[in-house]
Amino acid sequence: MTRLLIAALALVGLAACQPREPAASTTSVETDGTRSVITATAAWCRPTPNGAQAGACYLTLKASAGDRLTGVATPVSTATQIHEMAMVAGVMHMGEMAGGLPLPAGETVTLAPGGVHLMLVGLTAPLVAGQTVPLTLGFEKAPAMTVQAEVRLPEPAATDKP
Ligand SMILES: [Cu+2]
Repeated sequence: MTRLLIAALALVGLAACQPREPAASTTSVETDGTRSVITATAAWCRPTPNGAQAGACYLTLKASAGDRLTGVATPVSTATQIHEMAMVAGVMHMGEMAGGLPLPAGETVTLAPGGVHLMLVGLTAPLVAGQTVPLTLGFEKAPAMTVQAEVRLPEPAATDKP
């Protein structure tokens, strides 16, 4: 996790030099002649009300040859966890996915409210709509990649759009 965090901080420095963040990020690895490409899109985080210590982020992942999301690092919180929601005795609970999030080959895996999400624990500052949060994703096989998550409210209804 420490190594990931250092990578995240290094990448934040690099990202500052780029004029515009790409909408989709990719990382890839070649194993036994098979090339696996992981694509990350639509990363976003929910704004946190004043004083909230934890925030949630979401994104869509697709690994062409299969992989596993093993961890996340970001400079805006002291720790992160991959959470899933589950019904326990009729009550919705969230808990850490100890083994990480499996990314089956070629399948689109969507992290969304009410399901799997990235939990930022120990926020160093509130997440404010309009901000961008760098998230460095660690994988079992592919090298880590950093995506820029937009802080915004969940998908607004069409009527709410300006
Ligand atoms: Cu959570």
